[in-house]
Formats: sequence, structure tokens, C-alpha cells
Amino acid sequence: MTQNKSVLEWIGKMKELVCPDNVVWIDGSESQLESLREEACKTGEFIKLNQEKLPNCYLHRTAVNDVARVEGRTFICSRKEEDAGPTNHWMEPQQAYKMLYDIARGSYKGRTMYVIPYSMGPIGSPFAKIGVELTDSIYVVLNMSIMTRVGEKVWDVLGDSNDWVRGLHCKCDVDPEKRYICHFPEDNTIISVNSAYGGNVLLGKKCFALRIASYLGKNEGWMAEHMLILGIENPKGEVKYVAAAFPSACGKTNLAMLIPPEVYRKKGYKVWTVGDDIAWMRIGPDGRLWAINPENGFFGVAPGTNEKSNPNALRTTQSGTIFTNVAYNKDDGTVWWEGLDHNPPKNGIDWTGKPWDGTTSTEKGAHPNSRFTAPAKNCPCISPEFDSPNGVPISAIIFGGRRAHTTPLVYQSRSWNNGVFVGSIMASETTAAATGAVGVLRRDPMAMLPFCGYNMGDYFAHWIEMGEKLGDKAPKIFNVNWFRVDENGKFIWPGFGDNLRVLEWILNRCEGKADAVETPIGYVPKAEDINLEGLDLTLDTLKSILYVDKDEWTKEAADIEEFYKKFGDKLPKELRAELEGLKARLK
Ligand code: OXD
Ligand code: MN
Repeated sequence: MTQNKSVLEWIGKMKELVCPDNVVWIDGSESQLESLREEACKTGEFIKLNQEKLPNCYLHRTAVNDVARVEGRTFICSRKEEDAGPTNHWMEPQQAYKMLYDIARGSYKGRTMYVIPYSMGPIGSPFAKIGVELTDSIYVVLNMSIMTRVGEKVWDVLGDSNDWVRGLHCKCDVDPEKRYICHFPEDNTIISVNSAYGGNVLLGKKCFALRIASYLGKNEGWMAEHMLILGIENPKGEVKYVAAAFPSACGKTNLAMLIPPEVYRKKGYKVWTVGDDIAWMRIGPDGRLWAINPENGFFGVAPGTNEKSNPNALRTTQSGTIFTNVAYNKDDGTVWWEGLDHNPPKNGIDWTGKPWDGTTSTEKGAHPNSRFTAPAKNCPCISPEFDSPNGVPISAIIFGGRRAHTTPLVYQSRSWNNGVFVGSIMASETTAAATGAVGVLRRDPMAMLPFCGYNMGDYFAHWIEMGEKLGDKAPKIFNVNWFRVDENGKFIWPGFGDNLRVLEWILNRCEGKADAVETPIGYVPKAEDINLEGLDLTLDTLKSILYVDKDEWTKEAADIEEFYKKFGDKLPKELRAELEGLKARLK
């Protein structure tokens, strides 16, 4: 426990509001967590899985109306509407507090309040930030204990400081009409009501580590980004790190846990995962950009994860994992999801809790957004630097999206500011599987559209300022697109482990070891400089996906111009100049 006055006062106030029957302080001990798991199994909240095949693994099902983040009900409650900006929903803070307190009032009656002290980042690291989440859900306690560093030590590090993020979660009766995920960046506060789905209630993740942290980063001179962090070790044993941002459905977790192609493995290349979702980055004493992953686990999408797409992720989920909304195999007490293998359970239960025969049913067994919550330490390729308090130095920043045409396999930006432009115009085409409407372009700057806790125009300006501070020590900025298709709609680039071939060119560029061809959008590789050894792909085919088509980019520039109007006066003049520069080079 703690004697911290600001903590005790706030918890006292929240207790009076929600009226719990009792209060349990989470100390992070295995014995306490084990007794909560037992309790969750007794109430049916958890199903204990086959402990021989999946030791310490559990299954949980959410309400059927509560299976994903709810962007439409997510608010930034800054005092001025302008500070939330054109891409966020905004609510006036006093109005929001009143509405939320009315919903929360008395909602813990007959329930327990769990107090979770947690650290985002290694406890005591100069990057780390502390949060306290109050919740009435054991599921939240057990997930937070995987995803963050929880326990007594957090109080020791906090001491009597007031610098911590308040988080109140009230499950209420998961009424979707009264579901709100509200952020008060100016008060370091998050309130989430009427949900029990991970992204809405594990407050350390998107709510704190991205929305609140992006605001803190702007004010304190650092960056909170929706990026994976990956280390690439060459045969000499040198490791270089990249950070990469992708919108959803672009294979972010797969890239974070990439397995090198055989020819690379034989030469001694290795890949190390530092993070799969969030990067906090600061300028280090050497003037370079250093990054940590503030999380301690992976909250990954289960469907599509298999022995081929991501064997490392699969391995990571084989112990100490909580599965949410996947199918259950009654015969052997294991779990299953679409795309795991070709052996769905005959005698199963689907994600809604109904009997399900995977071999005859046309319904899905697992929800498309079903998840695993797995400890980072389980990952076979977890970086030895994972817990390093000072993080890892970033050589390159990579942006990416899913584009059938237009965007080449890889290109390097012309400068830091041009790289910020490249990040700001990031876009992905929707897939038939996701929406039915193929090829609809959604712009998602830096993959932060749903996660930036303040005005995105100011966020772009913050990026430009960081570049000024970094000067010639700034990481180089690149864009990749694994998804170009041929005339039959088939992907041309093999993707997955072979993406290392592109990462190798990127690192060579950072070290001045590879040549490039200048195009209106930036520098693309000479086809001969991408290693195709062991790959069934001709140089001409590679050239076709490195090609920059001026007509397509002229249309793109017009679309960017339209998109930029959204930001009005807040659009930094540097980005306007970058757009004008692109247009001029396309003429
Ligand atoms: C996630 C997301 O769950 O970006 O990581 O939605
Ligand atoms: Mn994410």
C-alpha cells in the first residue's frame, strides 16, 4: 500500500462515488493473482483451459455487444474544443465528469474495488510513468497484470509524487448506450464506463500509453507512438533497431516477431522483438532517439495467427495467457480460432457461449477481434534489451499502409520534415474481408488517428520540433507497402519473413551503404540492391513494385490537399511546403 496523499484522497473520493462492498489492493504477488483466477473460475468469468497443454491459460467471453474499441464513444475532454482537434470526439470536461459520475454512482455496490498500481515501462526507468486503475473486474486485474508492471514496487517509486495517471473503470451493466471512454489530458485522468472489452478497459494501453501519453509527450518533449520496435542482428552480432507504425490489418504483430528467411538465418541474422504496438521515444544523452515499449505483454488478435504467419506469437500464447472470445474445444480443453489450423473442434463452444461444431457450422467460432493477452517474456525472440531502463537507439522510423497500387514497396523520405509529411499522409485501403467495400482509402496519420490525445495539427508540429532537436542524429524515415497486387489481384511481394530483405536495405541506407534512385516522392532502391537470394521473384517484378507512377501520385497529391483542409490553420507550414514541393516535382 501507499501513504501517498494524492492517491489516498482520490481513491477515497472514488470510493464514496461508486460504493464498493470492499477494497482489494493489488500487490502483484503470484498468490494474490492465483486466488483471483480461482475466484474468476468459480463465478464462470474464466474457464480454466487444459493445464497440461496450456499451463496457466484461461478463456474469457465478453458480452456480445462489447467486443471492440468504440471510437464513436471515445472522447478527449480538454477544456478547449480546439485542443481535441478535428479528428477526435470532444466533450466539455465538467459536463463529462457529471455525466460519468452519474453513471458510476453506486455502480460497485455488491462488488469489490480493485486498486491496481502499475508502471508503463520498466519500474523506475527514466521513460516510465505510473498509473493507478480502479476496477470492479477481475478480468481487468488479471489482464493488467500481464500487460503492465503491477505491484508494491510501483508505490515505492511513486513516493509522495502527484505525477501519476488516474484511471476509473466501472463495468456497470455493459450498456452500449451508456458506454463512454473519456480522457482528461489536463487532469491526467481516464474514466471508462459500461465496457469490459480490453481496448476500452485496460487503461494502461491505448488510453494512457497513447492518448494521455501523446499529450504528456508534447508538453515534456518526447513522443508516444503507435509503433512496434524491432531489433535486427547482423552476422557480426551488431543489432540495429527500427520503430514502425501501421494501421490495423497490416501485419504489425507479424513484423514485430518476424522470422528471417532461411538464407538470412544461415548467415546468422536474427530478429529481436522489443514491442508490437506502442513506443515511447526520448532524445538520449547522446542526442539520438531512444525507445522503450511501455507494455509488458501482447494483446494480439488471435484469428489468422498460425504456425506459418507468426510461429513466435503462437509460442508466446502457450502459457500464462488469457484468451478472449475465441472458440473452446470441449474435448480437450483447448482453444481454437479461424486461421489457426484446419482442425476446428467438432465438439466446441463458440465465442458467444453456444455449442458449435466447427466442421459443419457456417458461423465463426472465434470473434474476428478475439484476442490473446500473453506475457512478453514468453516470446521466443523477445529482445535481451526488453527491460532495459534506457531503451534502444532507433536508426529508422518506418511508416506503412495497405495499398494495392500507387505506393512502392519501400521509399526513403527526403528529410525529417519530408518524413513527417510521409507519416501524415499514411493511408490504408479497406479490404473486402473487413468492410465489403474494397479499396476505400482511409487516411490514418502515423497510425495515430484513433489514439492522438490532442489536436493532430499540433501533433504534426511536435514531430517537426522533435526533428529540429534531433538534427543530424535524427532517425531516417521510410515508408513501406507490402501489399501491391498484380492484374489478378494477387499480392506481388511475399511479405512475412521476406520483409527482412527490405529492412536490410533500410538499415544499409541509414549507414550510407546502399544507393538509391531519386523520384518525386523520395528515394527508392535500385532493384539490384534488394537481396532476392532464395526468393522466387524476378528483378523485373521487383522493379514493377518499386515503380512510382506520376499520374497516380498526382491524384494522390490532390487527395492529400483535400485531407489537409481538415486541419485548417493548425497544419504546420512545413507540411504545406512539403505538399507544394511534391506537386512541383510531379509536374
Ligand atoms: C490494437 C489496435 O488493439 O490498434 O492494438 O486496435
Ligand atoms: Mn494497436
